[in-house]
Amino acid sequence: NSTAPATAPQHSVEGFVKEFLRELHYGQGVTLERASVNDQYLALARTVREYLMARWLETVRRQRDAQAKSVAYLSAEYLLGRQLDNALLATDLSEIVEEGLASLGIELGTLREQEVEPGLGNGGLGRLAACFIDSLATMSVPCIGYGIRYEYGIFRQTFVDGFQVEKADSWLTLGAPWEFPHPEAAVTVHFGGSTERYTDDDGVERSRWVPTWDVRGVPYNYMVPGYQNGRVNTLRLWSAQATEAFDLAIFNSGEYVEAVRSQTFAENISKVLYPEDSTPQGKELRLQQQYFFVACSIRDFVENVLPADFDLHNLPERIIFQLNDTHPVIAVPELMRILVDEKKWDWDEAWAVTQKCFAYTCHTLLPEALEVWPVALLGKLLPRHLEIIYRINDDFLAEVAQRYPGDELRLRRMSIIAEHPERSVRMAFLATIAGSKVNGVAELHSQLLRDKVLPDFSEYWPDKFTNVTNGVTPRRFVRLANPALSDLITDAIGPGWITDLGRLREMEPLADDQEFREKFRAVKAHNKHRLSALLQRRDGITLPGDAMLDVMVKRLHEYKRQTLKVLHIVSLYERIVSGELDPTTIPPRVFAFGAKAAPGYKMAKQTIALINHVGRVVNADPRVKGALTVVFPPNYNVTLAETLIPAADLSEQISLAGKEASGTGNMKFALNGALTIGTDDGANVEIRELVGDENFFLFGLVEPEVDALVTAGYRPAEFYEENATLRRAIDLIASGAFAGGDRTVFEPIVSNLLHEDRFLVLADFQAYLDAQDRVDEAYRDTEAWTRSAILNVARSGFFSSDRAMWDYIDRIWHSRPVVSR
Ligand code: DL6
Repeated sequence: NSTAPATAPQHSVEGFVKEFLRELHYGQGVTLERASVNDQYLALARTVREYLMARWLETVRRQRDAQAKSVAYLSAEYLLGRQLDNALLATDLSEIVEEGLASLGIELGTLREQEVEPGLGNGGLGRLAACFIDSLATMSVPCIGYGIRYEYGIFRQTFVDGFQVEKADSWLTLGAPWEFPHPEAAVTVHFGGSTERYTDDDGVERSRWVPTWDVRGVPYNYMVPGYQNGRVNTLRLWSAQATEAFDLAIFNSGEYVEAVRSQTFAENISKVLYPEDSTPQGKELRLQQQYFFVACSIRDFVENVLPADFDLHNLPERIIFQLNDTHPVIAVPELMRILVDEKKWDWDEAWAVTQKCFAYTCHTLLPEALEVWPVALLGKLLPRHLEIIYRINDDFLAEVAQRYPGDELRLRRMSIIAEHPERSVRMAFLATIAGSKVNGVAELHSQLLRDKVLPDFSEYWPDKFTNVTNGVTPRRFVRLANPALSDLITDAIGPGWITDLGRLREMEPLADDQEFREKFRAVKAHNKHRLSALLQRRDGITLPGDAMLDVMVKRLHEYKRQTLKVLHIVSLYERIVSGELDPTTIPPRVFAFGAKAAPGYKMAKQTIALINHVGRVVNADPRVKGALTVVFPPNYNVTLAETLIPAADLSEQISLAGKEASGTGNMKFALNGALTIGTDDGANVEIRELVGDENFFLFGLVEPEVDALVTAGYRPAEFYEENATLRRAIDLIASGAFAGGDRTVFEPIVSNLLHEDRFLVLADFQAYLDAQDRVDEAYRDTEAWTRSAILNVARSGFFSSDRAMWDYIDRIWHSRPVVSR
């Protein structure tokens, strides 16, 4: 019939080649002979897209017909990684495509390399969103991911003399074959102005917003293919455009810059991702971004996804807006505004529905990362929303006052409005009050969220709080990233693990099988070669042949403690050059780092320079005899992670206990057979519980000890005075030994460690060194190490994002897969 989606191209080498050439000729407008690599890549991407298209249309149709409850995942960030391989995997086309391209003299690998990953996120939070939408598609659960189509994603990191220099990430320049723009479905979003009171036709006194400027949100759709299940969900990212491209009258008068001023202004909203992941800058543009994308998304869902005659009183049956951290929380007053101002509902009626439509995930424990917006700014940009927030707050505080009469302090603590240091709106409080559920992202984090971050709220609503431990998608981070391991696992237990990761447990007995251990080691060795080749190609970095690969990759932040890692390296180096340590007695190690620092975060940028400078000295010193090698490839991103993680032997997860909400890198490493050296923090706790104490190198203070030490008055200098090894390492840095004799370059780091050390690096130093000694010891016993590595893989199935999604469904969303026709 006419509404049936077109059928996909033939699933065969001939079918593919025909379609690919058609795309090359009619899509790109070139012949094979004259096609550039980019032409070929774009034609390939479009061809693969065609295989997904029928599934996509069918998925949308099915979900509409089923009228099932959808998840609208609201996230300011999606760190997607490259799309091509994922699409090939979802369609099971890899072999066909490889063969088909080869028949035309084209190497699939070359085209793969052509893809620039969309870096529309900063780190863990954005990557988590990408894993979640992958899982929901694979589980056939209706979901729309909503976010922002940043024209420039996370900056491209380069090093100049070891210091980070940021370059714009122009990921769209060579074409964006995975996106589907829909300018005809643009939505208008308003800003600014004021509010006014008026009496409506029924004689009811109401408020309304009289905004002063607006922008258009143009949706760009992206396919989110499920793994070989015929489903494709949608990611809808919004791009900002001016409602009027330019002023012709001004243009005609020759004022060209002035004529396009409003266009530039509007387009700035989706121009660039904020390169921050824990300390929000009080930037007006960021608030504009947040409101822009949630306003577009809610309007889109209500007007385009739901049927025209839908009764919004039933909204909670059709949607749950999951707030990925506080960035989208302004969606709460926006929905209230739509229901109360536009639909003319009673306040209480609107609030009852709104409360059922939202749930909030908190991703931090750092007080400075809890977003607040100055009332003055919010009032200027979104005056009606501010009024609505005030009303929500008044109603809520009245309830609290009833429950706790006379408890003025409690009211002040729980108010959405903070009075100091400036009058501002606490977005986490608004999200907690409005959300049907509030969750943390690992057991420990959820506990600390209840006890330390939002204690009054968890006392008030004990049942509102829950935990969902994060997870990662096994498709990208095992199956695609580690084909050798995947084949080994599939040979051993069959392919079921790819969508049911708990089944990795079936591998456990194989840890005791010597032949299997040998094969497992061969996989690791293969992955190290693969990494070595990549780093050589990409950065001209040479890795030594046979060494333990010790990896610390994550955003650069003081709480994550890259400095502790550096102190370990410097200390080993110092002990070697001073003759205390014979370098031939320790297993050779490569220390690999990957980390971007927020451009405005001075200490983080200094730390990057320190790592690079230490590396330069250590790598060049013949006395080290190859025992220590430091590598720091620039621009760590999803693509690099996919080669780096499978090669790792040791995973560094060394944040100060009580600071890392969860971590997800830690899960990826364990699943790829690295052992973890880690603190009792975030999801490390659960990793250790599952893989077993004996297969995890635990060290450091636990959270209550951290608390006690800080309360008692932490004096880092005392640790420096009392520990000679530590003192010598710090003194070596202070001496300028890594800065060509210049003592000033790293003075801020040294001074911070000695006099402030907010994240207790010095307090954990000795414990860390001791644990590293245990690592060396364990690594010497190759068989036992391999056994532990296999057990890490076998016991980490829990960390699949599929499991995390089932937990969200059970505990928060109560939605269902759409499996029927
Ligand atoms: O939940 C995903 C990820 C966690 O794994 C990390 O532990 C956590 O630091 C990160 N949180 C953020 C917070 N950003 N803000 N706001 O990126 O979330």
